[in-house]
Amino acid sequence: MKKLVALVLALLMALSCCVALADDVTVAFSQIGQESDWRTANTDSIGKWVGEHEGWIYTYDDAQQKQENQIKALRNFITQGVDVIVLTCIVDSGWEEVLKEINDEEIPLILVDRMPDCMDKIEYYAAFGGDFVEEGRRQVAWAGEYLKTLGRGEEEVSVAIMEGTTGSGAQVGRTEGNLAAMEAYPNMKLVAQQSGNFTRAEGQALMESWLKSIDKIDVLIAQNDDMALGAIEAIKAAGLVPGKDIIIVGCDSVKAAFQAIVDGEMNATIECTPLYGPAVVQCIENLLSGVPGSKELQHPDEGVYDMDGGIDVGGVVSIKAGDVIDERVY
Ligand code: GZL
Repeated sequence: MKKLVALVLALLMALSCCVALADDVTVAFSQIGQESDWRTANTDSIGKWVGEHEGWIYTYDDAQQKQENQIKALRNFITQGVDVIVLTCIVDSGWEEVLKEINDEEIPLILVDRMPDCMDKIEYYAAFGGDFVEEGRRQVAWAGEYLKTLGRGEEEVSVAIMEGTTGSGAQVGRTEGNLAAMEAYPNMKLVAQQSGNFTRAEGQALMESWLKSIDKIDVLIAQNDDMALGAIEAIKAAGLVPGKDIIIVGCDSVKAAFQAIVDGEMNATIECTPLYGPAVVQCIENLLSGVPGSKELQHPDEGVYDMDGGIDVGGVVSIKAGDVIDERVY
């Protein structure tokens, strides 16, 4: 009799497990790669929040910086019959066909970070990410205002723009903001504009080549902190003082940038938060509970961090990097 009871209990447990699995929601994330501290933090945030959610199964693909790998992953997600797809696009173009395949399968799509240029032609439940144009504007505006505090507001200064991955939403938007903002600072002359592909190594290599080929660089606008940190190494190797001989403004607000600011080797970083985990979970919970989606691209409130917190370039005003460095989790 005892054996029969044990067998029935085992069967009931197995059934309850199957029933639980049958109710599980599968969430699939197509991530770009691991090119920067920002990307790592973004992957960790989404993975932690979605992966730890009760009743959800999380699957994730690292495309290793290749769009074709992302498109392959998206088609695999369709084949697997996942319930929700989360996507950030390594570059703006080339997505319409595969995203329409997702729409045809009526799999809800959540767009985060870098957007596809076909947003007006596809269906998606929600979209949120950095306001890249504003981030680019703030970078140059901060540098322009800082020069004024140094009494160099009228001095002609040479500006180099180190761009992110060519054709990515972050690079396109930040470059648009960089160039638009420069019009308000006629003393800032653009002497170089090239991609460092959002990586430290490529930022260092590009800065090394610029220092050999360009007479004078007074300001470096690096479209992410990783490239700025790579450039700092090149500047020091060339016997110059980063943060003084060359004013350096990054973007992302990763902890390593805060340390460089505290150390006096970097002057400011414009925040672009990677911590999308809570927002993605909220999106999916809304979706599952029948809340209608929205095609409006949402931007988080973001700050500007420097040494003194004295320069306000709009949005969330400047905050002293040294005061909040210990709070940084990425
Ligand atoms: C911005 C994100 C960018 C970061 C880089 O939202 O797409 O990609 O600024 C990252 O650090 O590589």
